Amino acid sequence: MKVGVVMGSVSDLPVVEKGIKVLQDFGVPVEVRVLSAHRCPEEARDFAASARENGFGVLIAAAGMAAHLAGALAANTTLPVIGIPCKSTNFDGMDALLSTVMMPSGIPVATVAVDGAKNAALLAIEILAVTDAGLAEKLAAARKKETDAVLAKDAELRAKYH
Ligand code: RP5
Repeated sequence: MKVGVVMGSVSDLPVVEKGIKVLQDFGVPVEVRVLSAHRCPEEARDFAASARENGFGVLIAAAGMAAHLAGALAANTTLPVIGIPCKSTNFDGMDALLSTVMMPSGIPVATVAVDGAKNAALLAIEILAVTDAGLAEKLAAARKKETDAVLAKDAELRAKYH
């Protein structure tokens, strides 16, 4: 199944492309779109409403400021939607964080950290891996790599300071 990666503005791309890279590294098919909840609400609605029949399994929505994109997509699909609040100049991302995370009851958005595109991608992969054993194996291998990297640093510092 595909992951839809939607951003509210092309200005969000420097953040979002870190997540796109993770999805590509795992071999997950990705479709990338720029669709604003404010500037093209009808196209954003249509995208979400047809996402399931178009082969998507998860949607990722990145937006900054009064970040309504993830909620607007979630309002029009029952696919899981992951929100990435993007940092902007005025409030350091707190505006987007609260807009994305504080969804009213009944329409969930799984919100990652401000600018947390890598975790959004990993969470999307974890959702797909529930029914995809090959992806689950790749996730386990990636976790082991992270563990090994930390333990290698630990060994290096212990050798240096003890
Ligand atoms: C949001 O407004 C976008 O997601 C972006 O983070 C922010 C600013 O958009 P631009 O004015 O840079 O297009 O809708």
